Amino acid sequence: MNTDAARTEDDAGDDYTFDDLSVVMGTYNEEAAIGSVLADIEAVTDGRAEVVCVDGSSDRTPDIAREHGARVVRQEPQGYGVAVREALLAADRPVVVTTDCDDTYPMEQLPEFLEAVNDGYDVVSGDRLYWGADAMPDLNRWGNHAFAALASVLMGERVHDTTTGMRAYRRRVIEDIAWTENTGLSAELLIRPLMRGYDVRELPIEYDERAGETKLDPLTGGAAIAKSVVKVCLDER
Ligand SMILES: Nc1nc2c(ncn2[C@@H]2O[C@H](COP(=O)(O)OP(=O)(O)O)[C@@H](O)[C@H]2O)c(=O)[nH]1
Ligand SMILES: [Mg+2]
Repeated sequence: MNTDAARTEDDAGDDYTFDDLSVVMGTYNEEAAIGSVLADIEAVTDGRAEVVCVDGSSDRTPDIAREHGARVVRQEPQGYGVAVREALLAADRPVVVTTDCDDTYPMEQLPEFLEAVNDGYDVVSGDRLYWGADAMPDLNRWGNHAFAALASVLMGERVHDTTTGMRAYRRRVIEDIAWTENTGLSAELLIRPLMRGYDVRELPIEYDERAGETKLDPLTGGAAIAKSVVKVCLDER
């Protein structure tokens, strides 16, 4: 992880505003959460951020998204990473933030993510475990600690939350790297930039209880993530 002193000078001093921000997400039957998530983004960014939803829902999720002014890209449900990759590539603006559409992530911290990019970071990764993540199911929390420990050993650099859904990226990071993982995409989105020398930092974030049902089975999903962590780390070495 880079310290302030390690940031490259040519990146520092950007002045991105919410007009330069896309917030993107995969949405799969999230009608219990999406209204609140999009209202939060609207309120925090004064309605200035672009919002992209890659949607595989059979419920009213896409209608609610459109009512809130989001761009909706329809896609058959094929898993988290397929949707989020599509959403990242569909974004138009120079800074792209991912989130889950489940009301767990703190949209009120969007200004802090943007500020860190303006400070020169290429990737700003929300660390849910820093404050304890009490709202996270125990199994998920243990697993997320284990994935971070595994990735840290394989990368030779300490990271604390490899599977977070909330990060900010400079566009060129998204465009310069070929992304291969599905359930493990979140880990890949942290590991590849770090191992290629991009300026990455983790930012402590709050984590709330989920609205609506999880779309990830903790056991098969966890196994897929562990596999991705190992594969991507070996790939990058
Ligand atoms: N479009 C689309 N979105 C998905 C798919 N699988 C998961 N998502 C979305 O990806 C995000 C993360 O899933 P979530 O259930 O919150 O996983 P968890 O945080 O690990 O419990 C949510 O916004 C889901 O709606 C899918 O197959 N297609
Ligand atoms: Mg989630």
